[in-house]
Amino acid sequence: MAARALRPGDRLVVATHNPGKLREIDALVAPHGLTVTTVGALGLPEPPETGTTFEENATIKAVAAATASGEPALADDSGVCVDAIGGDPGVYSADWAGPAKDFAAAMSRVQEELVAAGAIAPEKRTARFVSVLCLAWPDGTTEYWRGEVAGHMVWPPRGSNGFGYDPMFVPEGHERTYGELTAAEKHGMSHRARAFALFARDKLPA
Ligand code: ITT
Repeated sequence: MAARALRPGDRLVVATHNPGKLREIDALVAPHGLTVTTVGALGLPEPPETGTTFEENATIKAVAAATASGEPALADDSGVCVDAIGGDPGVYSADWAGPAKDFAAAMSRVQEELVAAGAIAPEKRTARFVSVLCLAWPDGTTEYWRGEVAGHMVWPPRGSNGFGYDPMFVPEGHERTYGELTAAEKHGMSHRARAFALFARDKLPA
């Protein structure tokens, strides 16, 4: 397709209502000189995430924001897929925290299900974090980038940096959880940073 690029000064609507994600996306976008606004600042509602894949849910969020605002919009749909429990919580990672967004409870549920599956040793607790970014244009055109990081789930949770399931996930090649890494360390290697690097390569030419 005729690829449109984003240029310094262009406005990009970041289509997330999750403050943890927004902090990370802001930090990733900042060096590229785009003007960023958010669906929250524009007063746009959270569309129901009725898809069954990261791509479908990212599309729902990005297209809703781009068509309502008339500006390009970037959405992230993400989650942690834990092998021993059939890839759960996966696209339902946010749902497992319930309306109260209780990620301590969500992590406990992951742990309970891992124990029920007999997954105690680290090698049985493999998982991967996935981020799919969707850039939608006001005419409904969409483009996608995916980043993944493999690792394993620990118990008890460790660290208070980051958000969501970060305190339970140790990325491959590391000893600390995402929750124990600094923001800069996580930005250097996370699933979201990997997806963003591909987005930046294609859409934010130097
Ligand atoms: P938006 O849809 O408004 O962006 P959300 O929290 O509902 O916010 P998702 O539907 O993509 O976002 O759900 C992803 C969930 O997966 C998110 O709520 C986190 O709990 C978890 N998650 C995603 N990326 C994560 C990360 O980098 N660290 C920890 N948890 C993460």
